[in-house]
Amino acid sequence: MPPLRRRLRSRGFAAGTVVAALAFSLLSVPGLRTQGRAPEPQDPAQQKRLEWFHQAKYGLFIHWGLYAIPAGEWQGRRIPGIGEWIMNRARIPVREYGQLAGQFNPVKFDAGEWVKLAQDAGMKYIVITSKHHDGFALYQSKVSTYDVVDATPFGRDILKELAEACAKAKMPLGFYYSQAQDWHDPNGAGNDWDFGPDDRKDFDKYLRGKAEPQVRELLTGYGPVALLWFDTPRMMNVGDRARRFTDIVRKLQPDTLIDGRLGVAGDYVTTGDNVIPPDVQNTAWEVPATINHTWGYKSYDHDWKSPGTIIFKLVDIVSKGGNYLLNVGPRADGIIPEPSQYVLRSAGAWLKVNGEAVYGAGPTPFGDELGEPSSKGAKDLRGQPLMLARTEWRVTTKPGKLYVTFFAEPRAPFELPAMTNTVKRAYRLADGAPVDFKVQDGKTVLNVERPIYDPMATVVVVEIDGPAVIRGTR
Ligand code: FHN
Repeated sequence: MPPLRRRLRSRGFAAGTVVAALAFSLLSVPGLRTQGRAPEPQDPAQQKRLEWFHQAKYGLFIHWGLYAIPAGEWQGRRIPGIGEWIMNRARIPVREYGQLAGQFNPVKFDAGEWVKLAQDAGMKYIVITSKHHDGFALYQSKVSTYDVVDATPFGRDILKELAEACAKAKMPLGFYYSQAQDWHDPNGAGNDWDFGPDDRKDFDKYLRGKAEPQVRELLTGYGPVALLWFDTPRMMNVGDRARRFTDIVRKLQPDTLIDGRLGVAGDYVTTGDNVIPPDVQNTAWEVPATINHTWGYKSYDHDWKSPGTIIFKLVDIVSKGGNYLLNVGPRADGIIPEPSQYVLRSAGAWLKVNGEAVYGAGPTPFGDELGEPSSKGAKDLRGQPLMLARTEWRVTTKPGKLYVTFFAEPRAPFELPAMTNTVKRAYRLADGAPVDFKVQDGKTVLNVERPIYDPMATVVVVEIDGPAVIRGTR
């Protein structure tokens, strides 16, 4: 390993993009800390809980609520920022925003269709907003009538229908729950335009009277909950506030995973939104990410990521040991925007053929392919070496196998980084066609066909002796 790279590694911070490096390093900024707090060393029960998560690798995030009705516009004005924050950004009074409930009637909602989309996309779990910061619940709650059954003409319990469809398809289902911010509750965090500053509120009254009972409802009324996805842990670091939620979860459903944004360590680390770390991380982690630039639906955000970009990000994340939780924002009529469906299904078609390189796969044993520090010694905004990402290829692993995924035609001949293992066989994953290879100066050289087989991403499987790569020259 080059000396600079080794130095960076020893700081737990190696090659990658400057943006990713900077953004991931924000996780250590006070205030954002809890977003990425590493769990304690894993106990056996936690390891067991995480087994399905490590297999799954790719999940569907769904942000849906009343904000899908204004879809980014209020009183004829486009409101900047992410769609589900419109109440906050436009300072909409609770009384006015609450009237949206009377218009919420997503007659085209079909839980089975959503689950089918996730399956076609090759996604292995679903996480949906049960209550976002606006305080509105997508299920029937007994502790508040501000929910889809009690306050809308639709009157159907969306989570119940989704839970049933997921159970039928054996699709793990998790619930996002905004534990701290609740702009509808006078004592919830975040709404200072109706209720004044947070430090004058009786926050524990809100936690005990709404958030904790609602989390209990989620864990008792909807079958097995794969994970609880808490978010924005404002004011959660006081006393036992966060711990009270952990206790509820562990008591009611000990197998439910807790994400990294509760306010105490969960079962895995949640990175910042859309932040992919620059290198392999030695803990369970997940990137929540948008397919365009918003989580909740915005009628005028059409900047969808391409299927190729999604596949690159997925393989990049898996090669660093993480999971990809990719979001869609359904419209107010219940339909997931067609362009997102197209992107997800196209990426899913690739996964159908190449999924073996992704599901249950481990991280790269190399790291050379991820990037390198600027040769000019440039520094980023935090004074760290500027990292330049490489995007030509990635490696994922299973015992005895390397999956080398090419996103661009590789240099010919293509050299794998040095390892002492013997290569037994190399072939294309998509069709099993053999790939010629030879060993030259202790390095395996692959002769990858030109033009490249699948220009989106071509996987070559390299079978080695022994379960894992041993770096070094023969
Ligand atoms: O404020 C939320 C935002 O609306 C969205 O839910 C994302 C998803 O990760 N989380 C928060 C911002 O980080």
